[in-house]
Amino acid sequence: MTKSEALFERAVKRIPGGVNSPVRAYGAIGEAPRFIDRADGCYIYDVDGNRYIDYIDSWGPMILGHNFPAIRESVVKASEKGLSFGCATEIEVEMAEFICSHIPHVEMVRMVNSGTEAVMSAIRAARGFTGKNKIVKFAGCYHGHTDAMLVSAGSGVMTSGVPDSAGVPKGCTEDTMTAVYNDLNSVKTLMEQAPGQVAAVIVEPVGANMGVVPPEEGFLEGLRALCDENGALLIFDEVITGFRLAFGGAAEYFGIRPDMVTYGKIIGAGMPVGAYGGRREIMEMVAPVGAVYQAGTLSGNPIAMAAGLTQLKYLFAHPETYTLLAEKGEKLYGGMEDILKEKGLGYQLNHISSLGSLFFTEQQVKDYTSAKTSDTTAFADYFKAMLKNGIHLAPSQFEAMFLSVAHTDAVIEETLDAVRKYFV
Ligand code: HOZ
Repeated sequence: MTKSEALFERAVKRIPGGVNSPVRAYGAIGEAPRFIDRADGCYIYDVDGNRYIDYIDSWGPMILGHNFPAIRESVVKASEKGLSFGCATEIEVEMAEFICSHIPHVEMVRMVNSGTEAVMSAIRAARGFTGKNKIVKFAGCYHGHTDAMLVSAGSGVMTSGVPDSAGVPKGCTEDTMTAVYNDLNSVKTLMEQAPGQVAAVIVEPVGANMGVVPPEEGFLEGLRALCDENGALLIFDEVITGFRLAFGGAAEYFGIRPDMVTYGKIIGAGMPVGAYGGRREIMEMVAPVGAVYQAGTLSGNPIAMAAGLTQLKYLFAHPETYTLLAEKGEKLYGGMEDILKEKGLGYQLNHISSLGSLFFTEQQVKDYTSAKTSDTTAFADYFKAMLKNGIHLAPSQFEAMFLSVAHTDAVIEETLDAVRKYFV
């Protein structure tokens, strides 16, 4: 028995499913998850001493690779002053000023502890600001596990085979309307069904929780126009794309200005952080200025702020990071595409810059329904083979691969060799 298997045996007795988040389970794969001991650069090491090339990157934040020295040092330095005060600190002001001065659509920002919290709070602010209740989301988009968003959600909800979570009272989702990703008519129809009642449309500007599904041309522009026509706010959930696709996230990448934006783990560089922000008049609805209540002892935690701000400042000072990520994406996903073409079978490889997903289907994947046509048994087989060859992918068909700047050309070549060995 491996150390990971032994740990899993202990874990399942005390932690539901043996994991603290469902996407970590190897349920679909039928194995014990690898228990991780440490990580460095593009590598992750399990407790049995196996080294893997990591494409999870802590689900996105490790843009600079694991254990980036300046970030680690900032955490050590900040921790010497104390771990948490539950009081205002200078570094929170610096973080807010830094984000607002470099992201044009964020005039004010509030720190929270996770993407889930960011979305929950942004929706409350949007409802408070507009005085309306309905929220339009897209099937297959995942906005964390807040009650109102657990409707046709992506990520772990898709692999669990449970369309909507138990324990969510009907009342919590009766104002959630679900549209089809990349289908503007579906949004238009919902707007017509609830005229003047939609507070906000929330979207992952690049779908990344039903696997990677980029927006088709005109989709995000169309959402902007529909929101404007119907007096609804447009919320970009940039938990995955923020500071990764471009410094200004998908909003900058696609040139669309949302009214509000939510961020997650990336702005903590791996520490537990989230944030929501946007237009000043919306954010001024939030307590203690306005009537929308939202709070948190650990919000803006000084250690998390130190890590996050160090990463954001580094990314801003090194804009070449984004060219590098795009080049690495082209090398990896382009290389995979070449291999798949050689095999001549109907796989789909969706990718954009550092994000990518391989779907085991002949259908073009552009929304939740087409994503679900992927053969998850085939994915499980592929996942196992890749793991055996030292490649650490998310153990689910419906998650993204994340590249970092620490993935060297040699490492990408090694990955392509493993893909080639599997398919050809
Ligand atoms: N679902 C997110 C990744 N796509 C976060 C990971 C998690 O849920 O643990």
